[in-house]
Amino acid sequence: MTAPPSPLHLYAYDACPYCRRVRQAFESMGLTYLSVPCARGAKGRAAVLRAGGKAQFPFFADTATETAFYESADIVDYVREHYGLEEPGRWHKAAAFLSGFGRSQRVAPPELQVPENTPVVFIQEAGDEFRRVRRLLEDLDLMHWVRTTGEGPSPTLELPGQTVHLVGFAAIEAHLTGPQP
Ligand SMILES: N[C@@H](CCC(=O)N[C@@H](CS)C(=O)NCC(=O)O)C(=O)O
Repeated sequence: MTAPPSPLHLYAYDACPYCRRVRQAFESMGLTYLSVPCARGAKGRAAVLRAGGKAQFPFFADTATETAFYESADIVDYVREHYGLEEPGRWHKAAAFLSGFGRSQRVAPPELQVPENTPVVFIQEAGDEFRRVRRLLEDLDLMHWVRTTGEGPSPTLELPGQTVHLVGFAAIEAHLTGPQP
């Protein structure tokens, strides 16, 4: 499998409840996105600070429209509107219109080099094993593509261009923290 390209970049960290809300919404829409870890000391934090002026998370960039902004509710509305499969109902449209009054300012996306060998992981929000993988990638400050659908009950990790397909936290941890070939 090749890395699924996606213009959606989410700058977030595991323990942040607003970040969780956005991840859950992306998952409910079955989206693939780039997750840029932003725990303390992470490179993504500095990138957000440079692009938007403050260290607040989640922060989101759409590289297709060259736009980026803060605020979990705005992110969910935007992605639903532009990438959600379901046709928004009348009430959702009204709510999106009203919430537009409080929209955060749009800025240019952070400068970000996404390495070709960026891992592709299947992780969902709910479940201890998924959370452990999310934390591991955060501890390693490793950006990764997140696939949210289409696999079984365990997290998986693939490396584009390599025949690596790891299933489960233990295998993923051993590979990412073990001796590199
Ligand atoms: N209204 C914002 C609130 C975001 C927020 O308060 N995020 C916290 C983390 S949960 C934050 O960025 N804290 C500063 C930090 O992590 O350095 C939203 O809905 O996105």
